[in-house]
Amino acid sequence: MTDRFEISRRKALAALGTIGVASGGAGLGTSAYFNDTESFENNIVTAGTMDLIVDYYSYWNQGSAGSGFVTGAANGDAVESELTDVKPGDSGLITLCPRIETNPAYLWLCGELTANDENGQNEPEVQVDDTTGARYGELAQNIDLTVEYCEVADDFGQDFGPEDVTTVAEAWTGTLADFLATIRYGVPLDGGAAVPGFPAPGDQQEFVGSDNEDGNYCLCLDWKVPTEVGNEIQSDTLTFDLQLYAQQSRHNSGTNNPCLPEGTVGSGDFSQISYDKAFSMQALSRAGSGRGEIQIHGDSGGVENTTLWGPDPGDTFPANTDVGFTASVDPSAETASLTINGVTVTDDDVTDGDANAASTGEPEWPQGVPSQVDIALTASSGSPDVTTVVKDVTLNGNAVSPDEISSVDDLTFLELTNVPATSTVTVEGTLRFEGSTSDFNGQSFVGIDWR
Ligand SMILES: [Ca+2]
Ligand SMILES: [Ca+2]
Ligand SMILES: [Ca+2]
Repeated sequence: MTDRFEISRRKALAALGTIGVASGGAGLGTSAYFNDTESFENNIVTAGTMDLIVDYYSYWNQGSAGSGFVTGAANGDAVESELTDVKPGDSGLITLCPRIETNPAYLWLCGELTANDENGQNEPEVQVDDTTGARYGELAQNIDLTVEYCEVADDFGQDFGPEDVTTVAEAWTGTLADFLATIRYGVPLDGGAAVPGFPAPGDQQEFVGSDNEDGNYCLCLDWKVPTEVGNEIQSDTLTFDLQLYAQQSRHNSGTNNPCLPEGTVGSGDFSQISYDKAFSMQALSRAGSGRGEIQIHGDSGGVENTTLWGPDPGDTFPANTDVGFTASVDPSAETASLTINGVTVTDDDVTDGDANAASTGEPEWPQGVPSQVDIALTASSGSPDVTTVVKDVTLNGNAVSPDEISSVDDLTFLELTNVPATSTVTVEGTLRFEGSTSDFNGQSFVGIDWR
């Protein structure tokens, strides 16, 4: 305990955020028009304009180490900021004030915890923190955050500080890690500052454009590292991104989420996530038993079910049929499960390096589930006569873009990275093996690899 506040020689480092601003100038309705090449010649349509500018004000207070502030306007280029030597008791305020040139718009907030790392451990940290390395830092979970709609005084003078801000309504409170998980796939902001929480898509009020002299509320992120936090955060590093999106509100129901999860598609070889995986899940069209199988880990005899479609060899996956699947990881229970056709297989412990007491050769997560995980979906076909399809992919209920991959006599994968894992992560979709069941084999499968 005597080490707790001797931080002058044991510096904590935090890089606080990249604030990106994307102005969805075209909006949804307009972009559809721009893409339309039907010919009704010589009709002249001039598109209106919409440009999002975000004024930002960031203040921090590090006690005897001093305080500071930075202000500016984000308009196009990402704004980066870094705050170092963060210690228990430090606090600050990040204020984002949207201005929308001309037309009113719906505003969406999205963000991503891109790193939450250990950054090495000194002697006092080792005594209280037994997890090390990338994604096993403790800082994001130990910064308390209150998100408010707020107003900034017009004439805050030479210095910006909390005294220049008036709270209109509190919207959200929790840890920075939970906040970034909440907004990872987008939340609408409410132009009317209705609270609590973030509105359901479609329930939000628009933010007014510059033609309206009323102006808009700002968003205040009031952060503090509690003094009770101890040595587990020493030298831990985090980075995160925030983005505000504006969409024209005209001809828009407000339900169009611009922050949905995006995957990266590749083919011809397994994803790097698959090579680096902690463990894998598979649905095999026909495995060594001659039956369709689902399993967690690749070794037979571990966590698997070979009677998914019936007790007999030849009970393969049905051909040319969409079959739903649900794959999930529960970080608090430290379990993983895969459900297909009403059958669930579960690895009871994703930290022990084996499959419910059977050897697997897969490392799992010996330090527990990290703060973010990566997922690779693979559609594999081992025959020119079989097409393996994965489609309608969702991540925690959010449609993934793109939401379909397929493969013939090859591999295609869909990578999803930096998925928050502070609560259960669920991937759902349908899989389909097209062709004749006589061509099905263990090389025609769907894989779900976790890292
Ligand atoms: Ca740790
Ligand atoms: Ca730590
Ligand atoms: Ca296990």
